Amino acid sequence: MIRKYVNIVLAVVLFSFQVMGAGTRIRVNQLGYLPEAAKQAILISESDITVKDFTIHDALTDEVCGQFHTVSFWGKFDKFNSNYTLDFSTFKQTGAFYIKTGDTYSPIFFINKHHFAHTINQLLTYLRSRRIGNNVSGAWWYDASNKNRNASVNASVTYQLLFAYSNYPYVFIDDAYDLQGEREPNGIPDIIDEVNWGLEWLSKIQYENTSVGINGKLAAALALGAQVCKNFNMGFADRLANKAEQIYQYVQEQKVIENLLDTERLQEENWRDDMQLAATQLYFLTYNNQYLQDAVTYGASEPVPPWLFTTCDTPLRFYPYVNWSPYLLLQIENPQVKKDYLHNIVVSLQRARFIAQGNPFNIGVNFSENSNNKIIALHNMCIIYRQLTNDTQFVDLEESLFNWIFGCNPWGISMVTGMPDTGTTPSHPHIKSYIETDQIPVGAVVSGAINNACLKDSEIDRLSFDGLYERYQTEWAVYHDHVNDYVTNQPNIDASAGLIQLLAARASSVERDYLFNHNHHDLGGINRFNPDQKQILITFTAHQYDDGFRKIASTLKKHNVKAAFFFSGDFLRKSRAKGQIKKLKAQGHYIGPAGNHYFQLTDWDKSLKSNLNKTVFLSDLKENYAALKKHGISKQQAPFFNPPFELYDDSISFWCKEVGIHIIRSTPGVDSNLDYTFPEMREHYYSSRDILNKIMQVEDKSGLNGYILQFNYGTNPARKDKLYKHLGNLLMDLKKEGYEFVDIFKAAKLY
Ligand SMILES: [Ca+2]
Ligand SMILES: [Ca+2]
Repeated sequence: MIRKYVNIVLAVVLFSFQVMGAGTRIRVNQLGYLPEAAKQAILISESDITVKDFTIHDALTDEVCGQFHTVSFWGKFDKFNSNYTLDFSTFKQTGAFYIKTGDTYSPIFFINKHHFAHTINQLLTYLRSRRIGNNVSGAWWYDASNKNRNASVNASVTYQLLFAYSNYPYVFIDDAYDLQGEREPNGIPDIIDEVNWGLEWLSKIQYENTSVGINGKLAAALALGAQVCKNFNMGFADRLANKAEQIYQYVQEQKVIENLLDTERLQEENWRDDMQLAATQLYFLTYNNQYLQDAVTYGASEPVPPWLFTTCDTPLRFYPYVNWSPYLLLQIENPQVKKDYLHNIVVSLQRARFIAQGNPFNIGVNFSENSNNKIIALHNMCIIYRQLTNDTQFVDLEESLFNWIFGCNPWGISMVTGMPDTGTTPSHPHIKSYIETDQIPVGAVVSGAINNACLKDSEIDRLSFDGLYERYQTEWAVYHDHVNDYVTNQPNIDASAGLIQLLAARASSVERDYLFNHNHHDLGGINRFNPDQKQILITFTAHQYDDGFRKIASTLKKHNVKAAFFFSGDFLRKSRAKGQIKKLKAQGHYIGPAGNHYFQLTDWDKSLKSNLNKTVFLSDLKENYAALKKHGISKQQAPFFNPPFELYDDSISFWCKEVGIHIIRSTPGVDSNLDYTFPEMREHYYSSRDILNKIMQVEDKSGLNGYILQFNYGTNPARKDKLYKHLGNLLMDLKKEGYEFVDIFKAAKLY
């Protein structure tokens, strides 16, 4: 369904302009960019082309919003003869845009502060959906295509969640679920509920029969779990701490440690990394110096992540992909230890940068199985290193790795199912639910591209011809959005856990109001703002009548209230609109679209799907924006749209979202907009008294927090009892009750 819409958007763009530039594509981060952040896109072309500049356009109106010469030529790479980096970091407008250079267009991308809102919750929801088992038989998370219990992966996932939470606790405050995963807030952050699920089973595993690598992971997860869970459940934390020490001591007492290696199914080669992390976490839990000495000893034998120095390694050969021990040990007060670890970390990241310099996407890993896990791990290493040292020398690498995951790669595909919902994402993942029922869960990270040399002559190579993406396969990296490709297109929970940390790290730079979007929606349109805030937005809509203009403008001015006005194109084109808009603008009110000719978009019965054509709808809206532009109002200044008669459906709100527009409607239940009725409507007529009483009744009963109160800018002359004449009294009454009237941007918390 989503893919269908994306194709239609592409078709719209392609039909509107002539596209040539054979085999030229611009790849962008489809999740979005923050206004103040570094922003890059990558252009790849099979042809020899010269790119000197590019422009950025609004996704709906096609208006040029910026022109740039910040282009750097990378050179020839594999089958791509020309590769360029397009930098638009200085572009700080918010909205939905595309890049154009010559005849080549990028997909639409977003710049705003809110694109991380809900992403962490979506990933936690995905993880929650992988829960299996119960307290008696043991309970764990399973991976995409089988329901095996894997202690090694479960311990690593648990540890990653704990580590992410410890580093960025304030981005994880959402609480909508309980320990059992039921939709019931329990006063505990949902990530901790998820961690608890992991820890319960891990703490009951028979460690005496388990390999040393797994035991190291168990001890590390339980020790960090003990530290974090202290704040939520002291008894549980004590139990975890005891178990962690027990397991660690057991491993230490085994004389022939190497024989315990699990060499069969997991084929994990390294275990000292796991024991180093266990010793490190136990040191931070107990401050017993023996643990610190052990950590240093174990660390000496694996100073850097081995996978940065190998090619074609099997998925779990060096697992987990990040050992956080060296980063944790940077924080202890021992100059020699600190210096050694700092040196090792820098060497690792320099090695990654060296690899990155060999490709135009600036990706610092060798592509073997689970490359996305490694890309995410490397991103997280760069960011933790920067946060610990303030050294910004690897920031470029960080950005490229993040961009790769969300679409800045040869195939232009986000590597996460359904994220963003407007993007190009895996549509045929090798995942049980998709194979059996056609359902693709949101938030699954696929394992990612692989070097062709590692794939050659394998079953995958023969099975997974992928027409759509074949053109972008290189010797360097192959990826198939094909259901049979269990190597590159099979999600795994380790990558999802890593992505939770990546998103948390990114989201941590965003003001908290933008991380948790508390607006209420109806068919994808906003119908109420954050109900925790004693705030009200007043809106007015106009198409035919404007008799309220003077009274409304003077009342709002007198009470110092900023409101939102939605005007149809037809109204905006009237000659008398000019003076009115000028005045409303000068008073600082929001002015946005209400539909070009104010045509009804759907049936009054909203359960019926409209048969509205997307292209027709968007061109109509575009006309409305063209009329706004004549009054000096750009689409970036007017991203909220109030549809005619408040009628729309989820397709219409999705089309709007794709081009950076938010549908907004009045909060149901107050009927403030019945002020258009007139006495000849008989039983359907509502006097101003009726309407005002209803508003105050709702206020009295349940409050009006976050409400959107919509009124008409003018009404049929048959109505003599104009509500806007009472607006001043209404504002005063509500102010007396403690409400603040806010402008639409402040209320929506989206930009
Ligand atoms: Ca909870
Ligand atoms: Ca290991």
